Amino acid sequence: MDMPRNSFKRRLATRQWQVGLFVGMANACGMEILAGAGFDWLVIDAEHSPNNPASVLAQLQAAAPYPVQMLVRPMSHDPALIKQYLDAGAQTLLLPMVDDAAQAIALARAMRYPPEGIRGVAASMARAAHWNGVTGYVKQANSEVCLVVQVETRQGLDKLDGILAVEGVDAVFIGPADLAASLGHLGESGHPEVRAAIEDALRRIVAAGKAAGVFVTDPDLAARYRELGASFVAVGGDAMLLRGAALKLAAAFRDN
Ligand code: 3PY
Ligand code: MG
Repeated sequence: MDMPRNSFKRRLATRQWQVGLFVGMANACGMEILAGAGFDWLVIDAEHSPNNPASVLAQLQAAAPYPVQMLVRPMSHDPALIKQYLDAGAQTLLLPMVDDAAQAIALARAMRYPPEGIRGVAASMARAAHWNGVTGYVKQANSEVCLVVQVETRQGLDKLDGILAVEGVDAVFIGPADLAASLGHLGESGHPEVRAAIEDALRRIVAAGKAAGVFVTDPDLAARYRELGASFVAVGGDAMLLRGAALKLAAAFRDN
């Protein structure tokens, strides 16, 4: 079997527009519906959602037949957890709360086999290698992994230039909710100071030659961020979609 190619990473490199969705409901059937819905990428959230390596594995398997690129967001920077998600078959990881270059370097190393990194080797145990069925997996894995770091704190903004200089960082994704909280505007991602900080960060990411991404649910704002150079966006989440549709349907049939 040939090495699976990471087309999300390739499109990031050429700045093709990619639209994604957060998926946190930890359910393989829900994942399968979303995998066929037309998004370029989906990210399985294991930071805020009740996911673990076993539930992530089931969702990666559910999405596998569909032409959608899968990302995983681990709950921490723990290299052992990163290893499990890579072995389960995720090639692109979205790492939350990356605050400086040292953290970004450690993450890039956690994702790579030696000598570039410290990822442990067990291709016979790894779905990513089709359990030794992928010819030359261990030799090719480092070039297919993709590291997207989230900058979402004041410190991350302060240290952004250092983070951008890290070679193993493929892209930077801005998290408006955490950034708003860190800037003193908890629950106000649309606050002018937060908006200005996001726009400044996008400009700096693009100027440094890295791909820039952001969470944005408003199409007009997404268009503005695209103008500034953002090339990938997450435009919502599975629970948001379900709740919105459920409230609307119930309201349409109720008397009051
Ligand atoms: C945030 O907004 O903080 C996120 O992590 C996702 O966009
Ligand atoms: Mg966040």
